[in-house]
Amino acid sequence: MINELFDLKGKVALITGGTHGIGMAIGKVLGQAGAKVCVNDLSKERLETCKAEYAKDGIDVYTLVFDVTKEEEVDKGISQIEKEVGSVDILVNNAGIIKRIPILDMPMDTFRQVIDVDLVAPLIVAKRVAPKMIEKRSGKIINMCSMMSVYGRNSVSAYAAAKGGLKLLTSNMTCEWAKYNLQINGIGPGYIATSQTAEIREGNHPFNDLVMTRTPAGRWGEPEDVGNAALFLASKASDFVNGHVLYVDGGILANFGYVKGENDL
Ligand code: NAP
Ligand code: GCO
Repeated sequence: MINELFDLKGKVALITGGTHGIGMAIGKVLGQAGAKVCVNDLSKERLETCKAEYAKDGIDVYTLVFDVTKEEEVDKGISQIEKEVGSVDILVNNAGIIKRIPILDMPMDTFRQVIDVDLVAPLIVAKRVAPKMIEKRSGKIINMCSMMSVYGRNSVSAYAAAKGGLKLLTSNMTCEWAKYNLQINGIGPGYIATSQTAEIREGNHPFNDLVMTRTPAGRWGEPEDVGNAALFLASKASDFVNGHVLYVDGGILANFGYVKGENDL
């Protein structure tokens, strides 16, 4: 039955950084599909606040504080989930940061910080949950990539390097873990209206014009657009999809661009 394909009842889902934005949209849709949703964040306050948001959708979210870049904190957090909720069936490596600084101006510590959060941390968390998924011969891992997994642009060198690496890390996790019936895929959002893009979207920022011109759909994506793609990759419907990055970008990667005018050349 078609509904059974997307039924996540009995599954435990962990969405890192799931207190708002894309992570919360994913948490909500997986919760609506029946999963027990766990989210972590750096801030206890944001975790407390997000509970009410999830509750509006009838989701009793399980929350815990840990920094995804700290192996000991990740180990402790996942052990707590395994003890109090159950072993993780669906991992969404969503937590991420961006720093928009030209290469020559970017301190190396800042570059390393972005790499740590956006590339190393997804590996830390996946390495912690994969052994039990392998034992169960079942698991879904979704790494939050980006269109910057394939494109560069001025000022986002660390972010693009991390997201490009995460695309290939997704391939390598697939090579090693697919034989145990784990499906490891990426999602590559285009330009999505969240706090991460607020500074280049709001206040008539010229970047908004670029996004509107380059995106054939003619709009910014919504977090829910990404959430819906995550439901597919978290469900039985994608059991033979592996090592793939699903771009949720309104067509921007398909479009070189055009000149606005009479004939839209
Ligand atoms: P966001 O609003 O900035 O949310 C990022 C989340 O990650 C926040 O909850 C943040 O927690 C958390 N986080 C950051 N560092 C962490 C750490 N060390 N440990 C635990 N949690 C941490 O961003 P978003 O737009 O929803 O993006 C979510 C993901 O999608 C990111 O990986 C981003 O790179 C990716 N993405 C976004 C877009 C877009 O256009 N928005 C496009 C492509 C890809 P705090 O709030 O406590 O800092
Ligand atoms: C930027 C944006 C992008 C988006 C996203 C695009 O400054 O270009 O923040 O990086 O966040 O990653 O896919």
